Amino acid sequence: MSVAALYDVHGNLPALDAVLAEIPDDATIVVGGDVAMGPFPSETLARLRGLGDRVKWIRGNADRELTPEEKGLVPADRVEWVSERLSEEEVAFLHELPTRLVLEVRGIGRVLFVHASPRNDVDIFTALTPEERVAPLFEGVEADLVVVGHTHMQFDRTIAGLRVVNAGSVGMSYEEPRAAYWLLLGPEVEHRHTPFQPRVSGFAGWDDPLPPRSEVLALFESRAVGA
Ligand SMILES: [Mn+2]
Repeated sequence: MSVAALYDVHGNLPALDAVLAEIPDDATIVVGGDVAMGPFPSETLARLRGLGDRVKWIRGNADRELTPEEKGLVPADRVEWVSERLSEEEVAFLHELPTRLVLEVRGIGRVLFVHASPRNDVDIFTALTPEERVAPLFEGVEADLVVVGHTHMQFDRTIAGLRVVNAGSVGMSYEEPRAAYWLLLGPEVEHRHTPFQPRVSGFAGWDDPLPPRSEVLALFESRAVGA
């Protein structure tokens, strides 16, 4: 099979729709977590669930944090805004998603999909984080490719002999140009980005301009594993 990896959609329906229009009809779609936390949470879930078995899901921290007992990274006003717009069934659906997925991809082999790292859904590391600090997260992992997201910036690097790629973010990318970032896998590893027209919705802080990529990268490096 070939796979489109759509990470960190963050409820951005116009970005998702722009990407869906570019995905080959026969490709499996992997939703890499943090799918709903954003301006169009219910509509985004409905769009993807409407595609049926073609879509495989893993859970991100922002999906998990919609369940009241789970606390974490996402600001409380955002959790509240999104929670009010999701049904109990939708929150439960997100909470029950698996944290990892393995697929055999044509021309690539065994691909492990996780949200942040094989260890948890919150680890931060970037293209710049020294390999010796990141390698422990991948101890014991056997795969031909590992796909992560969570930091909303793409990369392609080798860690402890494993090829590890960050899919970037469909809905809330820090990359320039501003666009929806995703991966198409099989037979190559293609880092893709797709332009889209943003839409406002009232989601807290969403309409503020995003900080420049260099600023976000420096912030994430200061919070990266082992820093
Ligand atoms: Mn995340």
